[in-house]
Amino acid sequence: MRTHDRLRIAIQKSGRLSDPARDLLARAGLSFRESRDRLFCYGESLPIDLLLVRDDDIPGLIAEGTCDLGVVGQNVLEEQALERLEDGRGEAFRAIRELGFGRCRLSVAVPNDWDWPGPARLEGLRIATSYPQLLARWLRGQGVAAKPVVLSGSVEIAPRLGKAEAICDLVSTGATLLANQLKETATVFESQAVLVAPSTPFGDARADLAAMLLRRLDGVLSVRA
Ligand code: PRT
Ligand code: ZN
Repeated sequence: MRTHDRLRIAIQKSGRLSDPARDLLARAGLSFRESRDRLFCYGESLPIDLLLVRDDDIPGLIAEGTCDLGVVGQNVLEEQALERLEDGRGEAFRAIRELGFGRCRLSVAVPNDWDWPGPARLEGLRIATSYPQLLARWLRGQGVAAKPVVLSGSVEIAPRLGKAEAICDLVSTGATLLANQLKETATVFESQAVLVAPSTPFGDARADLAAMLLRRLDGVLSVRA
């Protein structure tokens, strides 16, 4: 059983959000002693520790109380929030700060040579994605019936493999779409990294630690803005 006099923050172990998340925490005055396995970093300057994990695991770690705060993309957070809603699990986490990095958009893309009169073009088609919930919500909003095909990676090659006609994937520069002869046609969701917390307050020493951390983060974020 862990004691609740230390705060535990989950961040991505390696990937696009790792360095900016660590940089932000360092600017807020946090320093860590790296552990041998590099999954857990003990907080030296303050009683705030890090857990280094896959980004997809972060909302679940907050929901189950294994971690107290996390840094994750809104795309992952909202997808998992919608999944929980669908399964009848309650709301367990919420974004408490936008962090200004990891910006991208979840977009629909179709082969370059298609005409694009609008989302109705997708009616009855298969759309490859790793974000079936966000895609389904957008399709409902557009009044379009299409079939999400869930792939965990390499979504952009699905049309060439004959697995789907269109894709719905994260885009930042657009270079990946270009390299795969696809064109971006509609934005489904705009995203950036956020600080995520449990929906229910801590109710112990972690509340004061979290409040202090937020004051420091707000200072850093206001200078950056
Ligand atoms: O191992 P782990 O599961 O932790 O890592 P991951 O591979 O799932 O995540 P990672 O590091 O790729 O992305 C982490 C988060 O960064 C995402 O959840 C987004 O919130 C954010 N982010 C920002 C992006 C991008 N930009 C992005 N461009 N995530 C992925 N991409 C991919 C996209 O899927 C596509 O393959 O980059 C490609 C497109 O990039 P452009 O520049 O060619 O358009
Ligand atoms: Zn991931």
